[in-house]
Amino acid sequence: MAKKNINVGLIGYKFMGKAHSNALSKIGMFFDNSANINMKVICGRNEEWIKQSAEKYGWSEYELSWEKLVKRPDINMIDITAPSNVHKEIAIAAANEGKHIFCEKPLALTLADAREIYETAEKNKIKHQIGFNYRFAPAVLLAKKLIDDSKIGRIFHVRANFLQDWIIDPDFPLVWRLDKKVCGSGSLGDLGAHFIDMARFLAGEFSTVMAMSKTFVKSRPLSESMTGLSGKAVSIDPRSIEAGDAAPCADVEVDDGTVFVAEFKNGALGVFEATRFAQGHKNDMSIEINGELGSLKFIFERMNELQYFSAADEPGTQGFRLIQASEAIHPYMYAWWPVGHVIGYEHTFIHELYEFTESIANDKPLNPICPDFMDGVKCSQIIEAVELSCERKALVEVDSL
Ligand code: SOE
Repeated sequence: MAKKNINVGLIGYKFMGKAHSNALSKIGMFFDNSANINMKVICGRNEEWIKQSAEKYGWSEYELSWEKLVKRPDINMIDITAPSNVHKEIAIAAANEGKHIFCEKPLALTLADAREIYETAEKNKIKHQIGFNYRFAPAVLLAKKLIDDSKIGRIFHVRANFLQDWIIDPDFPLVWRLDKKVCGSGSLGDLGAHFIDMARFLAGEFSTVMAMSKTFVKSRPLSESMTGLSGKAVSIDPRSIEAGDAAPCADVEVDDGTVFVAEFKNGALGVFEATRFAQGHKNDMSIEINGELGSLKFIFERMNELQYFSAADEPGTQGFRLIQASEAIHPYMYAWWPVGHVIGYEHTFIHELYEFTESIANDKPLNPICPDFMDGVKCSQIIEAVELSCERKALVEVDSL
C-alpha cells in the first residue's frame, strides 16, 4: 500500500531539535512504517544557525518565521522543540491551521495555558502527542505490562527521582532552563515532569501533594547566548560590561531542587525528588514501584534493564532479578539489533515519533502508550499543585486546580 506523505515542520534546532531530527531520519530505516516522513522545514530565529542545522540534520528547507511555517499548506505535522515559553502560541496557531502536533514537555508554562492548548487541539480534531520520551524505553514498557498483568498487584509505594548536577557551579550562567520567563519552573518542570508522567503511566492518578523546594544559587551571571545543558557562556554581551567588571548577574527565580510526597487515587504513597545539585548524577532518572505481589525498578542510566522482584518465586530463592529488556520480544527491540545489543536515549525519541507518525499515516488514534496533550495538562496540574504546596507549606488536592 502506498505510504502516506507526512511533511514535517520542526521548530527549534538545539538539543531537542537535534534529537527529533535524528529520530525522524531513522524511523523509515528501522521500522516497516506507513509514512513517508519528509523532513521539509526546520525553523529558528538565527539564520546562520538554522541554515547550518538544515544542512547538517537533513532538512530540505529552513524558515525564520514559525508564523509562516504553520500556515504552509504543504506541511501537515508541526514538531515543537523550542523553549517552553513559546509552546502555547505555536501550538494554538498550528492547531488552528489543522496541523498534527508533537510538542516537547512541558506542554506550557501554566496549567491554564496547557488546558487552552488541549482544547484548541481537540476543537481542530488534530492528532497531538507530548514528548515524555522515557515511556518509550523497552524496559519501562515491560514494567507497564507486568503491572497491567497484575504481576505486582495492589501498589503501595512509588519512589522516583531525576538527579542532575550540571548547574552546581555558581558561575554557570542563567540559561533559558533557569529563566522563569522562559522555562516556568526549574528542576520541577524540566525533570520532575518526566517522573510525574512516568508515575501516572505506571501507578495511576495523583490525589494530593505536599512539597518543598529550594533555590541554592540565588544569582547567576547573564550570558548573551548559550548552548544549553553543558555549554558555558559562549559570550557575554560586551556592551553590557565595563573592563574589569564582573559579568552582570540576575536573580534565579526557579527551583534548583524540589521534593514532594504524594498520595495516589488508588491509595498508594509516593516520594519524589528533582534536583540539579546532586553531584555525580548526570541524567539519573529512576522509579521504583512496590506492590503486594512484587516490586519493579527502572534506572534510566541502565535503561536496557528492569529489576523485578516477584513474591511468587520459591521461598529461599526470591530476589530482584535483572531483566535485559533487549530481546526481540521486548517492545521495539525487533527493529534494532540482535539480542543483547543494547539501545540508548536517542531510541526513545525514535519510538515516540514512530508511533505519532504511524497514527497520522493510518489516521488511527494514538497507541494507548502514547501521552497526548491531556497527559500534558495532567502533568501541568500536578506541577502547579506542587508549586502551590511549596508556597502554602500545606497539602494540596491536585483536582482542586
Ligand atoms: C535538561 O535537564 C534535560 O535535557 C531535560 O530538558 C530533558 O527533558 C531530559 O530528558 C534530560 O535533561
